[in-house]
Amino acid sequence: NAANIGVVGLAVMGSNLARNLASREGNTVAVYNRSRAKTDELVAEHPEAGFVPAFSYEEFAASLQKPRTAIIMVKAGGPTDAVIDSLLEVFEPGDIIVDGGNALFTDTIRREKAVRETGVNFVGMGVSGGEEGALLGPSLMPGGSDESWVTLGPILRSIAAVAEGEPCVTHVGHDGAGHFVKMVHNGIEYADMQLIAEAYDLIRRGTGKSPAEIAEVFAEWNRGELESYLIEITAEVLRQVDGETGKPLVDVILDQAGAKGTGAWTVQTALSLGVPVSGIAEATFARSLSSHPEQREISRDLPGPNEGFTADDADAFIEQVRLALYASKIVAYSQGFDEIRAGAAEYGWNIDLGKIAAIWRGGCIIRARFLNRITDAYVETPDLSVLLTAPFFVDVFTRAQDAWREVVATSAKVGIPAPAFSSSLAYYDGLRAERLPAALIQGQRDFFGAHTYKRIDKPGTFHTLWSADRSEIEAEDTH
Ligand code: NBP
Repeated sequence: NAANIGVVGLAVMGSNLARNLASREGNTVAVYNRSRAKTDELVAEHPEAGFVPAFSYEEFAASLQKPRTAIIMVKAGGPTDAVIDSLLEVFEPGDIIVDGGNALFTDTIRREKAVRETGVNFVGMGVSGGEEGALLGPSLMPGGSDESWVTLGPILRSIAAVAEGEPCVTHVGHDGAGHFVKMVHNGIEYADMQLIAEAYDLIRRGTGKSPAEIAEVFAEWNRGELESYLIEITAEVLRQVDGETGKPLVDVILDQAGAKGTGAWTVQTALSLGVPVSGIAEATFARSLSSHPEQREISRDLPGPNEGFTADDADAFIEQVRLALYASKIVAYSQGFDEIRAGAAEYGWNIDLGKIAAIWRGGCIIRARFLNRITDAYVETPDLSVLLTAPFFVDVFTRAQDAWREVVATSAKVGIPAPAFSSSLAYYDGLRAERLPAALIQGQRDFFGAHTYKRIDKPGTFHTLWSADRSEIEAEDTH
């Protein structure tokens, strides 16, 4: 019983996480993989880690101290269920199974319930930061029971990224809360990436600067309020020259964005919760649009401005784009936190939103300086229902909104698609509007479906007798 923790699944994420665990004082790590080769390779390549290899689930269980703790890092879906079933055959009540894969949170809720019946604890944990994060310090979003957090907390704190002295891990909430938050994290990541891509495209087309020159713009932005991992790597990607052709790499990469599905999950979940995450949705759809070459091909000759444009003052335009990016980014995060708030209410999780922003400051893909401001906003007003109304963000909008409108108007006028910029602005103006045309929609719904409406001047629910004398009657509330 030499090991205090085990890892099942030794592909890139699992082996890096195992090495991270092994590098921390006091840990001895048992490792198991379905096919033996990966285990042999990991143990041979990293003798310094002192791994305890296992070649069956029985051996794996036998090598772990009680209560046994195992982190699963296998392909999400069926493989995760298969591993859980195998572990349950050899684990005992009180032991802890952690799923660190990218599981859909509803699967995690289902698994937690089923595993709990056996007396074993099940923790679904979001892991962000990719391969490098897993090795050097990820941002960790564990759900699961309070009981398992007692054992897991110190271990996870020791391997997580550190931001401003704080480990980037917190017990997010029960059962699927961790995977839910990880899902929304990925959705926000989609939006942030799309916004950056739109900014790049506008600057490139409006100023004629080369990718290498635009890399300098992003590097400069990264020294200011937009400082973030994604802005930093954008500069790196834009600077890269293709070894084969000598062209900027970004010009030889096929312009069809892939996706593994977490953006779509975020949007699907938001739709069922009734939360308008329009920035995340636009970003997800923009990837879909890019990935239909046949549709793009037959659409190329649609009428529209083709002459391009040149900004009168390149530096001023770049500054406008920077402000538009910042404002749209705040919208995307605000929408994401709205989804977490709604998910917590729906599934009964007690999630500290400020703490979520804090654990995203290190290790993960969306780490950014301004996350501190989100934490501050929730510390000040824990039940803040619209994040972007926090005073700090209102100050940003005060500075940025003219430029934001200018950039969206320009993109529409000259025919450059900026779906995330423009939908974020439309959301912002939707929230600001004193009256929305939703009143007309209620009228239409009442007309064709007798769906009823409420009035601004008196309580009750009403229906107009559209196909009779068009008088109004009090009606049952049918929404
Ligand atoms: P993969 O997602 O590529 O999964 C490969 C691993 O799953 C191998 O160890 C494989 O074993 C194992 N596996 C499969 Br496939 N079917 C199995 C089964 N029926 N029983 C047991 N093991 C099985 O690995 P990864 O890229 O390291 O990712 C691991 C998890 O971490 C995934 O859920 C992923 O979504 C998540 N994640 C990935 C990242 C990232 O940046 N890559 C970031 C955050 C989270 P074998 O060697 O025997 O085939």
